[in-house]
Amino acid sequence: MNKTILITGATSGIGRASAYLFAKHGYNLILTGRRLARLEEISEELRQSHKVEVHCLNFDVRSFEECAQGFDKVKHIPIDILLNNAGKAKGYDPIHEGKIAHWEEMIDTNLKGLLYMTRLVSPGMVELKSGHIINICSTAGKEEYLNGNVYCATKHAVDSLTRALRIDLHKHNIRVSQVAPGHVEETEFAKVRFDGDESKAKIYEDFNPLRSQDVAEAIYFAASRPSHVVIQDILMMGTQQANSNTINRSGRN
Ligand code: NDP
Ligand code: 8X3
Repeated sequence: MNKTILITGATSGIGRASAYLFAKHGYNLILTGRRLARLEEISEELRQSHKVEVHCLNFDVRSFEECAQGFDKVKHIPIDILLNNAGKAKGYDPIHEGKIAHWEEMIDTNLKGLLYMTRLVSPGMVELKSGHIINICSTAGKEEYLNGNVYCATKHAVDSLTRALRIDLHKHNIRVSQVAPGHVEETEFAKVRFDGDESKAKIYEDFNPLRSQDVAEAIYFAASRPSHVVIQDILMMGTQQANSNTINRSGRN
């Protein structure tokens, strides 16, 4: 029987690339996001090209009620993998000029959304004594950078929660992994951070960052290890990036 992965934030970027890769490997998919038309378009394409089952759940992860109503539609399906991917940075301001709405959006999406989905999906995994939770962290969860303040704090919280979930869940035979990428293009991350300002969002032109596919492959690697192996943490960057604060921006290699 095909395995099933639930991917939050599957309408673009890393989540979308992961949906394509897991479908290629024969996984059935439960794809979530707020943009229903995109979810339906991706689902139809994957059903056709890979003959897998795809369910779309259209909700905002910031609301526990919406998460619960969405999850209710698929709760009869055993979920093998939960990919907690939905997330974002909003703004790039020093702390004394930060916008409260940006802070709330990041905390509610990156932290509470991950917690809500984990709370809903993990009991089924505990019952089956089987499952894998994979969180998308960031280099921002390992090291702070100028004007990254609240985004970095949410990703440090993800880093901490990944370890905490593993402590709570390993005795139930549930694996908990994390992938922590540096800059990733072929995503809407920068566009979202800068409220759609295309010129500010041009942050990848002078170096060669990761692509969303590179991250999807790391996620798939963690997911496809034998059941006695857990990949705890994958920290990955483009070759021209050494850490959050050190990037060779002398042009694309
Ligand atoms: P994208 O903006 O391309 O994708 C983000 C996804 O999250 C979208 O599918 C979006 O769907 C979903 N999402 C955002 N807000 C909500 C919400 N409130 N409710 C439900 N879904 C939501 O960015 P990335 O692919 O880059 O981001 C994926 C993850 O990777 C994030 O956690 C991000 O922090 C992390 N990351 C990104 C890096 C990068 O450089 N790009 C580097 C390191 C980590 P929709 O808008 O349809 O709801
Ligand atoms: C995304 C990478 O450096 O923009 O998490 O925070 S960074």
